[in-house]
Amino acid sequence: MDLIPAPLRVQPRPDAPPFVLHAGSRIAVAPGAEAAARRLRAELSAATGFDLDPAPAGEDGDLRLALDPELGAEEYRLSADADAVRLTGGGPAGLAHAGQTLRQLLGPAAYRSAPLPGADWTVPAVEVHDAPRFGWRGAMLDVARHFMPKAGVLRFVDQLAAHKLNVLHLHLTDDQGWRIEVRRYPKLTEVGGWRERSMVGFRAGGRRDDQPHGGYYTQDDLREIVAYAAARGVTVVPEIDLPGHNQAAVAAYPELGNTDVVDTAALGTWTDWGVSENILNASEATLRFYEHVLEEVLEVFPSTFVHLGGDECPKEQWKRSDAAQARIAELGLKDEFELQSHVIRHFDRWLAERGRRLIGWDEILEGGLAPGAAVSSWRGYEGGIAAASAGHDVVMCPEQHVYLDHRQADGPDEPVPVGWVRTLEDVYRFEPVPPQLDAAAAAHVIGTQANIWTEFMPTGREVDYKAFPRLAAFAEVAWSDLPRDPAARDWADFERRMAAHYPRLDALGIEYRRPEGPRPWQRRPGVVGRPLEGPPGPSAGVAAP
Ligand code: TNX
Repeated sequence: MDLIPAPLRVQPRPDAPPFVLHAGSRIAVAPGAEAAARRLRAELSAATGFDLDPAPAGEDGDLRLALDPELGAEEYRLSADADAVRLTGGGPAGLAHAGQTLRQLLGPAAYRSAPLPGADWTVPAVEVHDAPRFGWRGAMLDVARHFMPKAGVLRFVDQLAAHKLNVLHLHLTDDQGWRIEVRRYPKLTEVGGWRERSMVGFRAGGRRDDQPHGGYYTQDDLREIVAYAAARGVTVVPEIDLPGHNQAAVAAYPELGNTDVVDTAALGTWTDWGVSENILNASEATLRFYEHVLEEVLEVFPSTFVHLGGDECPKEQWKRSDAAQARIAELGLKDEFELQSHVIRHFDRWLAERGRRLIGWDEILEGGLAPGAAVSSWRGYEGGIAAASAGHDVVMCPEQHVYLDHRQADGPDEPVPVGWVRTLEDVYRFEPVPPQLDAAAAAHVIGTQANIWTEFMPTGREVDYKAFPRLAAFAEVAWSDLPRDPAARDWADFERRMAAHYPRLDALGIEYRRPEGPRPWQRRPGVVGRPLEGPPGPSAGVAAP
């Protein structure tokens, strides 16, 4: 049946007659399953052209949806025979996953938005029992470096849901763009929401375009995205990066910057790639400003976790700034790292008081981790190991393994050579929990995430190419109960199932990288990247135990 991600248990019944969905099929919905049923009906009736009306009261129905409180929230059972397909979920998310499995069983055409002639809607007789390994199965999309219009984000949510991924981490702010409307501070998007031009490829290539780039989401757009994702079992986690990666905000409100060492009024939204030195100042006024920003963020995003970045914050300006040094002295801090910690701790408390939790990149460990904070471990496993061992929750997303902006093959045709070569097989063999963690620390690895940075992906088409098919392998790593030893994973079987999965991606309209390489129009000749030679650098825990 070639399901991806592989379920916990599948029992095919090859001798039993299959189920066939037809124009007269009806859906029976038990209490609590209404929303999931609406979704499934919308998806399947678009693909099949069948109405899939509710079964009349007292009749069983062909598709039967119900909740079972004995199952975990994301756990589900699917049972198909000639009579019916029964979908049972522990909660609405479990039912959503069951619906996705049914789509895979119906065949690639179930991913289209209208029926083709001669379609066949046979589901083989089977019993599936399934539940995820991790509760956080994420993808981060960088909509700051290149804006992705709302329709593209909704489409990306569909792609995540089809792979049973359940967290969309939206990187909403960076040096090169501010993408969320803030009512109290309109210049964040008026000024910070666009830039004059962009680098094409990395600095060394010396290429720029003369094309203004910009865009932002209104709060209503984001509410729509949040609700659309929730209906598909996906939680949207917003990221407002601070105190670094803030040139767009400083360009909009120069008083946020280190005004005693730079003329921040002369700054624009950054037109380079890399890490800008124009970080926030750490004054009380700036903390208040970001509290106001976050008040609006919390109104839009109901997620428990709020990502506050904390990464790559160059300290040069704070070192030179009398105001920053006075602040360090006034707060009794040791150095600039402790000043960064002070900012993060402030918002850790601030979020906790509002029933939320802070998550940040692993640099938030430097200068002391805030008590309630969780860590996105990106510079390898080390940050995650330190945080988990100290009892903090961790999302493993090491750049050596799951940075999908990195190139997927060696060779001159591969578009924009960034980072290390990370093939589909490499991603399949990524293990989120390093073997040296004991059981208690391992339990703090709440999940894993693939990150899609978009410096070199100007549109959704390039995102498609970089994200897929690797996100399919990543989804299996995050969901399925694979051998923990990467070398023991059955790559050949995954590759065989991928042969059935590519037609699903085709039907979804995803412009993935084909196994034989980029198509001519997917190349970007002459665009210089930032290749890292040799195997990915040392990172604890990658070796098989
Ligand atoms: C590091 S990961 C970054 C991003 C870049 C990415 C490019 C992280 C927290 N910071 O700002 O886009 O590398 O691979």
